[in-house]
Amino acid sequence: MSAYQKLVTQGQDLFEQFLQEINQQNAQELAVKYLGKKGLFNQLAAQIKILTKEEKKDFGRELNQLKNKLESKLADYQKQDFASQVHQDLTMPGIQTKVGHLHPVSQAIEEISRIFEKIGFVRMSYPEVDWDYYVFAALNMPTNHPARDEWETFFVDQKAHPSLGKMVLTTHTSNGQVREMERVKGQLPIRMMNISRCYRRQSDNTHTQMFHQFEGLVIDKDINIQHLKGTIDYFAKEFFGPKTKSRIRPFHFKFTEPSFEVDFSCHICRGTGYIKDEHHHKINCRFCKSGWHEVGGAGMVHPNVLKAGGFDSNKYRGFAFGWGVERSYTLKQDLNIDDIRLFYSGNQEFLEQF
Ligand code: FA5
Repeated sequence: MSAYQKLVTQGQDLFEQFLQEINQQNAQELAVKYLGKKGLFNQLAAQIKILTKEEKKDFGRELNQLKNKLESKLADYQKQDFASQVHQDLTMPGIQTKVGHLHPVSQAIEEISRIFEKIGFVRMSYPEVDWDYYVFAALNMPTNHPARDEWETFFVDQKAHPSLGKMVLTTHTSNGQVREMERVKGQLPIRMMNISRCYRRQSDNTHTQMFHQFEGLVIDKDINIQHLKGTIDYFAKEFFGPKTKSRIRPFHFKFTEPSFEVDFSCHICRGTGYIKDEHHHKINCRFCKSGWHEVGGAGMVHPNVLKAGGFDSNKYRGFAFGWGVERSYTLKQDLNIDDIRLFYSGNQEFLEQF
């Protein structure tokens, strides 16, 4: 290939290269790169001196044509590039992408799990649609026992199991108690945390038809009420804050003996039941009315339940508790939620606060 042909080819290659870069680079930069004083076109033109007089003329014409084409393309691109730039205010804040977050109930479940993990509880998962046996019968509530009426149960329209009875939506997480005892097959200790959905035919500002409970079960030798109370106190301080107090009141559940209801002190009135108005007069705390909030039940595992799970009640003891996740969460400091149905209302404004 002659020197002339080589230079002509280089000129065409340069133009091709420009065409490839035109939509990717800024117009000003392209102008400097190709047409500037030390630009690629001038560099190529400088080589003209190696050509003969005749070739110089032809190559000069060739180069000029390419340069004109390039300039006209660049001018179009500059216009379009400028047009797009005038609408771009680079100092404007970018468009914020909406980032979601876990539902407050999921956040509460995560926090509760972590609190109990720290003291050796292991999170287990048991069915939320279960047989009557695990939900009631194994928990010392035989068929037709009146205590079952309290649970406002949803029954599943399914053929009953020959020995485990009807299929139900779990009314409480206590169905995990005997299931956990069966799982460990006599191996102790048990320190179970079962957090799951529960269902009852109830709906008002403190009840929803679907809600969550977290159930603790501890079984070992020499377990007593102090262990239960210590665990309740520990949870109160970790979840609600270091100044929270807890108390247990006698109650009755068929599956624990003795049984208790568990209350935590109100974070608004600090358990006193009253607050001061703007004139410093004592008025009743509107949030709790009594200084305390009930969150659930607890007790020492009933001997019949230990027996159903394959444990000798003369040798082993245990405690259990089952509390509402939503109920507990509403009592957290600074969250004065007075209607738990809001959690499931799908109301974005409410949910975005968490
Ligand atoms: C029970 O469900 C017992 N299984 C608790 C238990 C476990 C006792 C282990 C002893 C040993 P209770 O029905 O009180 O107990 O419910 C416990 C808590 O669940 C309630 O205090 C409340 O916080 C929550 N809860 C019950 N029903 C609903 C509902 N419909 N909506 C929201 N939370 C509820």
